[in-house]
Amino acid sequence: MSRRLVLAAAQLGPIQKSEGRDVAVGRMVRLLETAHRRGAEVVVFPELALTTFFPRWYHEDLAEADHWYETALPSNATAPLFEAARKFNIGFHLGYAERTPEGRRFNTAVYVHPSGEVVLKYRKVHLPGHAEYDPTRTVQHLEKRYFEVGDLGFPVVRAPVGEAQVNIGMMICNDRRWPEAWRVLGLQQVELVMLGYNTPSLNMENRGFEAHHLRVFHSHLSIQAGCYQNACFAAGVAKAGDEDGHELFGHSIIVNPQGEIMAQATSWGDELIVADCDLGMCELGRRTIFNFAAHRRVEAYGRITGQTGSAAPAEWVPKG
Ligand code: CDT
Repeated sequence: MSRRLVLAAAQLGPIQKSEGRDVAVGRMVRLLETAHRRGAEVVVFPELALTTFFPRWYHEDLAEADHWYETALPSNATAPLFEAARKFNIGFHLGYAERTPEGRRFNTAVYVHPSGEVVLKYRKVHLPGHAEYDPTRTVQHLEKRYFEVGDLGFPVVRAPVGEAQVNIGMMICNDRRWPEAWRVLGLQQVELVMLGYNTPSLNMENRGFEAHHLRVFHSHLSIQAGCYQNACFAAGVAKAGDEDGHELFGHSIIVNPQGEIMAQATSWGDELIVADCDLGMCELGRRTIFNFAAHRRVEAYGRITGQTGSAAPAEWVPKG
């Protein structure tokens, strides 16, 4: 059984508020064609890949936001993507806003087999931003308004990807900054993490402490550390560029289990990057420095699941 995988990250340039799904899907189909020409077996698209990053826009009445969500996959609008995947025999990861038949709303990602079958679904756990309109902000980030916290945990499944059987898992955007999320995947022997993001180039809450260039650094730092500490590959894929005057950074990357960047996007537009991954590389970390069974000390980690916010430490008082 092959342990090699040709992995592609399909960064998307901006999608304007006025642009329909047909525009986004057309661009994604072209990226799938490019991926096919370059020999890719799996393509990772970004978070909320079918529309603009709509949580920056406030709707008082949630029902007014319904048009941003998918109620079925495939739909008429997304069918061309599924058809292209089948034609080119490529699996794909897609981030989208999900509205369930019961009216629940999630920031969701799926991995779709070339046959069109959904292999794995994940619903974003770490939702940044706020739930109410914030007049102090020049740009809103209303993920807590538009989505519920994901209710599927961090699932991993072993499934065919190209010629290989691969342990696949997912994260969505802000999740990548949380080591707990990586470790839950690592504990399931994840080999490939697919993750999409929409990250503003400017931190609205920056009070002079996060220099502009550190935005990308923090994204890469999180993904590279997550891969190294959990002995896995990841594709971190942006929706990038200027959406209606609001800039999202690009710098999509493919990272190996040593934490090294194997490929990086150089534009902030539609761009495909490809890496040849030897899944056998996941073995080294897993058998040595990050051999969890041999070295983890759960008895010392109680706070990780027992406590949410941080607590101030006891104060040292001199005896004398
Ligand atoms: N989409 C997303 O999760 N973006 C966040 C930006 C947070 S700023 C409120 C991120 O962590 O990249």
